[in-house]
Amino acid sequence: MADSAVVGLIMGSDSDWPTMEAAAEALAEFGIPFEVGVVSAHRTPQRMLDYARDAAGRGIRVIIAGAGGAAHLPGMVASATPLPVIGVPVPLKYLDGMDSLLSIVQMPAGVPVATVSIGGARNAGLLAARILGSSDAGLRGRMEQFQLGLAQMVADKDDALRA
Ligand code: RP5
Repeated sequence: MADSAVVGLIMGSDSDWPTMEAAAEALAEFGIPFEVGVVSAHRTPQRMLDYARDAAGRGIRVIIAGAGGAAHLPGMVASATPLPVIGVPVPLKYLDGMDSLLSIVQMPAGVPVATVSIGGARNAGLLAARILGSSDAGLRGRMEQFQLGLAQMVADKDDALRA
């Protein structure tokens, strides 16, 4: 894992990677250094606690955690770190990801997890960019340019439909 990483991108299994890869792509687009790892709440509980407790001290500023099914990783990580945690509900074969969503979003008061949509890993990366951009003018400027690009994309589609 890279020493200079400011985002920790973790997931409960390597089987989550096809979903979580979109978060990595978004972070890379914004030039945000990140690390990637598999940390399972159920299969490696001590590793999960060690990761959560050590992250801030290693320079991580935002954690993105994805998991599927009984998706306890984001919430348990949030319980053991003061850092903002973004949860990504990973859809599995059964229940269409509703199980993952509800497992992540229904946190008790006092332990927040910013939950994105089912499979919404790209938005998790973009949200991490916004959080970091709140104290980084250069990154915030890149986010503003990105948003202008979204608006232009819609305008282009509108033009194409009207042509
Ligand atoms: C969860 O169990 C993981 O996040 C993954 O979504 C799911 C299945 O894991 P594997 O059996 O594919 O390793 O903890």
